Amino acid sequence: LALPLTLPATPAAAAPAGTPARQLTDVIPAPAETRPDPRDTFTLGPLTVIRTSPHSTPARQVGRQLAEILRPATGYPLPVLPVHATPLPEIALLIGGADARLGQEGYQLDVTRRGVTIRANTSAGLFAGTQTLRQLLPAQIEASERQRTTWAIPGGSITDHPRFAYRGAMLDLARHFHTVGEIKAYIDLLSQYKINFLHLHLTDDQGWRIQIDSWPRLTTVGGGPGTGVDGAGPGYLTKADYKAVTAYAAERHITIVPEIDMPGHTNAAQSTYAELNCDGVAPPPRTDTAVGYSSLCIDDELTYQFIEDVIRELAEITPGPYLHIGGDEAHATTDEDYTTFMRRVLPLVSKYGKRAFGWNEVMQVDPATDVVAQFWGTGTTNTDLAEAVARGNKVVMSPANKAYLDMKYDRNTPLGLSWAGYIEVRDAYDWNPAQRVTGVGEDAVLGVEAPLWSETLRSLDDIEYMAFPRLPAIAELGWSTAASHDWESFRTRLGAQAPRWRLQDVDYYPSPQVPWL
Ligand code: TNX
Repeated sequence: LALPLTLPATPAAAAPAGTPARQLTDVIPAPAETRPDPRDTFTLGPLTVIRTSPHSTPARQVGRQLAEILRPATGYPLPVLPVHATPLPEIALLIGGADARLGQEGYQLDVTRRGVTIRANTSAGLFAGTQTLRQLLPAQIEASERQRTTWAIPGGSITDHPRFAYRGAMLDLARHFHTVGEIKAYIDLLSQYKINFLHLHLTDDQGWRIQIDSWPRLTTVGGGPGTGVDGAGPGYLTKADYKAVTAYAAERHITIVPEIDMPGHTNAAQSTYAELNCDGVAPPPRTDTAVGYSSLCIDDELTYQFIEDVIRELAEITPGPYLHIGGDEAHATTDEDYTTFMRRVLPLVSKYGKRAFGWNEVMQVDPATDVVAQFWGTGTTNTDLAEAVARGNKVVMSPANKAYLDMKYDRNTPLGLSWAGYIEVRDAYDWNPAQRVTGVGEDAVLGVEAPLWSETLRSLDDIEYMAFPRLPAIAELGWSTAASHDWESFRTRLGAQAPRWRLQDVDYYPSPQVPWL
């Protein structure tokens, strides 16, 4: 144990007058059960150590990640050590021996005068617990330089686990490419709100953004200079980039879901390779935002060779269980052709060891029950979806008029679209994923996802402005119990996140519906 000889002075300064004391319940998403004990506060100090389960590499990894989050603002050494009997003030991170009810992602967090203990069955649960701990510390913990404050954590205990297994977000790399750095920055933000899936929309009419070795021009031409909306979003992920993104996400317990959209939304591929068109003629590249005009050639064997190459190469570099094949807005494909196409392509996803995801249109073809439907409609009925659910298919809920982060907040929002309406924070929060579509109840809902389409977005600031504060609303719908749903509580907790976002340089939209601190 190598503690520095001169420890940084413990600052005595209390929170500035007027700042309300944090409570154990001031967390987004709201934990399942909290039992505050106001007599018990733990204060992080220069002697605090982080202890992790002995011989557990995953627990040590979570410990190291927590130390990295806490060191800049505290200036404390926070060494990460195996569990030991030495009576030092400590944060203990323990895998195993936790309540079975916590499942794969839950955790138990106890704060007493002597320290903090987080217990979980898995490293994912432990990681989730550290994100809660982070929010229980003063907002200044997010600062990149040393702060003078008392690092008090409110006492009591939390028992927490998610309502839904799938809590997702989506980035659209096709309309405007987002760099590896931008994707990683978004992953960092997502992980703070216990989001565990990031869906990457990798191909569309305006661009192809993932390297495929057997069809090399997809990226150099289809993702090259002049691609993207207005020609202003060129770029693509090499396989090495993609692996770096999936690994970075995995360290934060986020699984990447890659999407190749088909049989429509394919102009970037078809304008690059003439042979992918029924008439053998390559259409011009498109940089406008129209949808529904492109279609792969359904009766041509080359189409299926192409799709199989893409699925095989993408599955090879995708550690997660899912591969999304789009299937939305195929208005240039007849219903009959659409069915022919999907019935050939869905088995290819299984052939390469993945479980298929598709936008809700895919349910028209009565796919196998392991195919997940992503609902993006604005209504409350969908016969194909309800029938699929009756057969056993699961659904991820992304209703466009609630969960689409690219919709404007109101008529003055400078970015975004409005085809599904304006979505203020309260609209994004006030709905129940298990009561949204007739026939799609709690058991059929795998979870929720907040897509962010990039027609109008370019920079990370643009992404942040549309995602914050609505992303935390969707995250809470995915994690917290239906019984805890409460707008007044949510808006207060949301307002208290703002000092954290300012310190993290998150360019959020200061909605008038929220009492911002
Ligand atoms: C509809 S949602 C689309 C996308 C657009 C989005 C814009 C869906 C499955 N398709 O192609 O980018 O609207 O909000």
